[in-house]
Amino acid sequence: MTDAITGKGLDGLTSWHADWRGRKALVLGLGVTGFAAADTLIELGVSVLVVADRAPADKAELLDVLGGRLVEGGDPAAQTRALAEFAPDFVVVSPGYHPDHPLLAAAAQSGIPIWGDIDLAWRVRDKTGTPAEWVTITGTNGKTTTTRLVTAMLQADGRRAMACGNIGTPVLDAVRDPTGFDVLVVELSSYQLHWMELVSPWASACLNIADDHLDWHGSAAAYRTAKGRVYERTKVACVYNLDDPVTEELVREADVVEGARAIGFGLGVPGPSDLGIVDGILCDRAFLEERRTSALELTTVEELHAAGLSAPHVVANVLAAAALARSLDVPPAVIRDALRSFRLDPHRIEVVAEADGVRWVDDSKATNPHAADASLGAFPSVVWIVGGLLKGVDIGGLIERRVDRLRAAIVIGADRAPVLDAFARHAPGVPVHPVEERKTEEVMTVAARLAAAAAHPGDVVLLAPAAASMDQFDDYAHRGRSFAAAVRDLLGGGDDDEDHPPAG
Ligand code: UMA
Repeated sequence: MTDAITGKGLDGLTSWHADWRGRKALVLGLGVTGFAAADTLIELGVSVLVVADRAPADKAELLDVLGGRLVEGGDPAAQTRALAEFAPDFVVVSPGYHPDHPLLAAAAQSGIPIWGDIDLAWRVRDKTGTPAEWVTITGTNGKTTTTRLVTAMLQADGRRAMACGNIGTPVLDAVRDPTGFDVLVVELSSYQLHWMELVSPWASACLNIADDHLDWHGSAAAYRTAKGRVYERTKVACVYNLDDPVTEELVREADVVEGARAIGFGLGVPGPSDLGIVDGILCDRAFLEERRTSALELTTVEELHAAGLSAPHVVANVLAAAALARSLDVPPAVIRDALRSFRLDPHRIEVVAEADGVRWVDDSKATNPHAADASLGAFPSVVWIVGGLLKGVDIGGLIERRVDRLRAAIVIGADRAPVLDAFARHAPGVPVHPVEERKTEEVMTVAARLAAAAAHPGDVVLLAPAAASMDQFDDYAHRGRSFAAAVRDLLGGGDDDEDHPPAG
């Protein structure tokens, strides 16, 4: 570990009860993470300066009340000057910051340690007594669903478990919650993993790896390296995807605690130490004494279907979650019960309407080609609404792979050129309709109209854009809501609060 990460003289700061007073910290960003970091550090007696390009007014006001200082504005020279004048003992960086940010470069050059919020939370995890065990989850897709599944399974077993991290609640808030927890189920993005050096989880999982966030990481190799950090220092179980050999490689390369096991999950028949499926029954062959000769039944694909969880990529998430829960001794019957009452979040292959033999499905959460691939794979004939911010990822391979399922494509996004280009190269026979409208309120209205004209009975109109949404919408949820509203308008009304089950 480098001094730039650990920091000279900061080694003792590995407990809430260490003496943090008199230290100086610069917090970069004042979003959800930056605020939680500043609030934590101020409570510990650290003198805090927050630097942010933009700071939400409510958070800036609260920071002031708490006694933190703020330098707001996007001028890199002014930010670097603030760093030099404040001369902090360490920097805590919000995950959205690019590692090449001038302030981070200046901090590294001056030998000032840079910590992510996840490591800071690990340092102070003993605030409320015996620290919770951590289960850490990453992957290009399925992180949030798997995190929610593990949390539900643990809670069904009576454990005090909380989902936190990239899912929305900063881990720093979870470790400071006076309730105290037995287990924290931590969703980690590649941005958070990039900075992670300390966490030693009970169990960890990388669900899958495909190109995403290449603009942030710079290369597919750097993205893969960041993801692999999820397994480092794991104590009991490293859960990997049998259908994604890269995840197994990452386990092999990781430096884990002696005795930690590699546990595979996949949709095929499981070997010993795996979870998988035999004749429609989800089985655990990892967490039982007689694993060479027998298996534990967890649930069936039929039961998952009844809960809207039977799309293949969701079944894979269920198996991964079950592996993590089994590593903490949650009994199979409890896992089965938890799954019966579990429902997917909105905008994840959610059926929003069905009319004239056409199903309209919102999978706005498919923000990269890998997720859209899983989504397209769940339906045989699709009018595909695609496009948005591609984040440096090429969509051509996906189009080529799924061309046989495409009735037509409706291309949205501020910059449609790369998507149209990819269709011209890889699927010249598929009718492609660009949505020229740029106004947010109109994009989905036009897209839905074009999709309705292209769809035949038996088709699915699928919003699975393979891209981020921020060029035209606030976020993927806004994009999904706009789609559902446009579909309802087009099909002639319906209840805005209508509750449709997920597809699959
Ligand atoms: N800021 C700047 N300049 C920058 C970047 C950020 O000034 O170049 C400042 C602004 O003050 C802004 C703040 O930083 O208000 C935002 O910080 P941030 O982008 O790190 O976001 P947070 O609000 O701290 O939320 C982060 C995660 N966001 C990102 O990683 C981009 C949230 O994940 C996470 O839920 C939260 O921490 C709690 O852990 C969101 C996300 O989109 C959902 N994640 C990506 C994904 O899932 O694909 C990685």
